[in-house]
Amino acid sequence: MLTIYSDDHHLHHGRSELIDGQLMPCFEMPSRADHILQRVMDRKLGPVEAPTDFGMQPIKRVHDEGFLAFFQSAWQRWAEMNVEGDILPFTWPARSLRKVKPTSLLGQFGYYSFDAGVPITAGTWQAAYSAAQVALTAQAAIQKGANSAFALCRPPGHHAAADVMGGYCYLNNAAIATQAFLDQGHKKVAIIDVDYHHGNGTQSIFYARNDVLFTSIHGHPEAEFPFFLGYDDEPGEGPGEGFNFNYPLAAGSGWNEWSAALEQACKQIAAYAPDVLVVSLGVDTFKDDPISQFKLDSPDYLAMGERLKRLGLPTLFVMEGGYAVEEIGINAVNVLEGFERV
Ligand code: OKP
Ligand code: ZN
Repeated sequence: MLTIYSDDHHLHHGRSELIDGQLMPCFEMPSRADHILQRVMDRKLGPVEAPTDFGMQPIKRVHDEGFLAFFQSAWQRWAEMNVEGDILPFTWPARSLRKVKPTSLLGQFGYYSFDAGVPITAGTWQAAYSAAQVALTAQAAIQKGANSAFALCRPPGHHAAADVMGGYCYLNNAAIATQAFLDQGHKKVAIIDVDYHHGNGTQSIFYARNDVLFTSIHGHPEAEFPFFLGYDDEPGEGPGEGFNFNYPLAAGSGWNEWSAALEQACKQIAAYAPDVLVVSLGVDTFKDDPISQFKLDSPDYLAMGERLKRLGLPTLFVMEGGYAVEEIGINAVNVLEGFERV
């Protein structure tokens, strides 16, 4: 399987995040992608190529212009203020406040985010832009006839909506690639989001559309980030009604529960009969993940890949989460190897 990868992800390394009442070093760190790349090479998964630059146009197909202008210029504005440290949002237009767009940098950051898990550093824009190009380049390989491709993206994307960043995510790499498939002539794309966290950004981008089927298996949002989306009664709206399926699972769920949900999702995908499949590939479902509560073990990821392969679809894998850094390469590449060995 072809892997697309750019070293530009190193340009994004946030300093701190707030977790369990403490400021901790960010879990979403550069070594994550380094370990995955190392495993891709150790296992001789296939060629590793650099991304092509497709420019802003395919990103603008998904993201709001004002949001992109804010993100792209934020660090420059911060530098002019001579403040130390990363830019972090800390005030959001929650109930009782107005959804006005303030003029100040920090006010606008609150307007364009939903949590504080999105530090903007000097290199964050370039890293996120390159991650989107990685996804688009892997998408282009499938468009040209490859049966599968792996977008080794970082930072991840599935929590980012059209005009809202959050949960370590800035640009929605999977959604940008999905929209590119549609813009290049495909009629129906299915997404399966196997990350431990609900892909709220991806769901919201395609919620009112029937040309994208969104399915997601994740920790129940009653108890887990992102808390405010990802319940099982979110069917889609308008023309998109009937094209959104969430499978929230209890903390402690292992392969038995998880694979039963996967069967359900696969049944929906098969019934939809899409032209292509996009997999939001998070491996934070792993038993030793430091911020997650599922109990998948490394061999389960081989079985996951095998099941996805049996859908018989051209498949784009887009990297999302996974924070057990030592095992992230084994687990992510196991999905790809499981997919290839059927
Ligand atoms: C990003 B991806 C928990 C803090 C959670 C956000 C998690 C974002 C996960 N106490 N912070 O879906 O892997
Ligand atoms: Zn996650």
